[in-house]
Amino acid sequence: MADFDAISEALQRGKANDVKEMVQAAIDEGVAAREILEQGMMAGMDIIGAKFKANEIYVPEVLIAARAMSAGIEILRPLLVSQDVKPRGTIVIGTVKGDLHDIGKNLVRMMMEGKGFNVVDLGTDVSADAFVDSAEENGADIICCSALLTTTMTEMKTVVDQATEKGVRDKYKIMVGGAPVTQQFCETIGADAYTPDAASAAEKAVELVSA
Ligand code: B1M
Repeated sequence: MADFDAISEALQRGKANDVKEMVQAAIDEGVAAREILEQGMMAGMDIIGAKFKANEIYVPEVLIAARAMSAGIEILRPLLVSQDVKPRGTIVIGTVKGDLHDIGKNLVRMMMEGKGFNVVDLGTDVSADAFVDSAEENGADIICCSALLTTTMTEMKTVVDQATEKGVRDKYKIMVGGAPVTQQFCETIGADAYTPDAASAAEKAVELVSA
């Protein structure tokens, strides 16, 4: 029986090897990857977020927890990504300029891959130029921008503006998300879609390419 609390606890303590071992053990027991992700790892990261906000822990503790989360995610990745699926379309994804948060963006990437998209991951601190140029180079259908800071979410408008200035705005749907982003913000900057989480982002992407 998978112990989601133990996975959450190990993640909070930044015990990457323990997380990896417990995640693998849960997989071997036949527990669904998504359950391990949501009930074990994401639950642990929620607690880290609350403690960070309350100044009960600081950046280094958050960082090692984030690394433990990434270590667990790497094990789950092949299971979250379905195989033998013809690409549904191509997505260029990244965290906007000035922003180094990538856990949520990586989750979105995995969910998109799980839906059968070919995903080009530009990483973090991605300039508006790089988003648009990569979309052009890769013949993308959708540009996905993630931001976790109120100070960087405005970069998403720069991405929309860059696409317009380069005369390619109509070629791509632009999706935005991340903790501070809202539907209203999406509409204000002229992006095409906002979704609050990784799973709904993947569903929305399917809808956008099917339309
Ligand atoms: Co940062 N950080 N951080 N941090 N950090 C937050 C975001 C913060 C809310 C913490 C707080 O104060 N409570 C706060 C932002 C405040 C604000 O702007 N309103 C903050 C701050 C202030 C900072 C620094 C400035 C701290 C400092 O240095 N003083 C600094 C900035 C560095 C930089 O980016 N330039 C910083 C640094 C860091 C670490 C490096 C230590 C680390 C990041 C490690 C990493 O990502 N590799 C970190 C972390 C881990 C967090 C918290 C604790 C957790 C973020 C996370 O990974 N959550 C966070 C507090 C919190 O969120 N409670 C915090 C889990 C992840 C699964 O959720 O990314 O929201 P999230 O993704 C979700 C959805 O948002 C959505 O899907 C995901 C789930 O399904 N989503 C999308 C995300 N992208 C999407 C795109 C889409 C659709 C949905 O479509 C395209």
